[in-house]
Amino acid sequence: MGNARGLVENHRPDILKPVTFSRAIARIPGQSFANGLTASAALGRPDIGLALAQHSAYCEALRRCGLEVTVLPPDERFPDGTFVEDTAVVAQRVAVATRPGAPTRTGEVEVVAAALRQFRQALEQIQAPGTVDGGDVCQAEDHFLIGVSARTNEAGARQLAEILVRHGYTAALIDIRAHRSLLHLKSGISYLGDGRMSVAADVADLEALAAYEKVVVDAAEEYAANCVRVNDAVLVAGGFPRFAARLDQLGYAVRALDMSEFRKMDGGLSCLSIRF
Ligand code: CIR
Repeated sequence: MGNARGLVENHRPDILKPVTFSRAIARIPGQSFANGLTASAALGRPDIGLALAQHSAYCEALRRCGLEVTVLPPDERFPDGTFVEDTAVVAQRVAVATRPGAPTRTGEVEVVAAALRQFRQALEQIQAPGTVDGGDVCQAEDHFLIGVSARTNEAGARQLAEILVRHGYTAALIDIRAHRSLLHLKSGISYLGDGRMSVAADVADLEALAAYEKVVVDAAEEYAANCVRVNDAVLVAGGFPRFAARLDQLGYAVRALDMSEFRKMDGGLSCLSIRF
């Protein structure tokens, strides 16, 4: 996509740092969870009891990776509220409250932004007509890949890129609108650290990913491409043995989590938390 100052087409991940987080924010799903947005109705209606148990195990896994987790209470007005990742982008030097692309999700931002203010004094904000879902934002060291999707529009992506560049990061926009199976950019890619990405086969050839070593996830396991490197471990969705085995071979400590109920609502593993 078009270039602007600080926007780069082909980033080289030269300076590698360990992926280190100390905190996370998560939000318990409410009883209205099954009324959220989904294009995966064929997978069935989620069971809220099971979703609560899976969410609790997820938070516990983050704690075992050394993170202090702020767990926000559910809010029945926002069935998709548990997918907190979409409401904020948090980097070391700046935090940005987003403006989610689905109108039913706009109000989710307020409580997450308030929680973030305890940890980050300056909080920037995406402004209308821009929209950004945090699920479209993939940080790889000091470089950000920002997906333009059905949720994140070009105005929002450019605003976010400008904010990040102002704080000393680089950014590139990636148009994923032709990749219909991906709700967000991070539905198809995750940064694993060490200059390496997990990438769904469908997006493996994107020019913006050219500089990264790739762990390509085949179409049958596409859901697993959304995973989270947290300190020494990689949290992955359970039930995708080829991807888990590949990560294990590469020397990662793989922690599989049951994500079945969140998948029914189009949620990936990363979307249940904001890590920083
Ligand atoms: C939505 O459609 O907005 C929610 N049902 C799922 C959001 C998942 N977010 C993410 O993967 N970052």
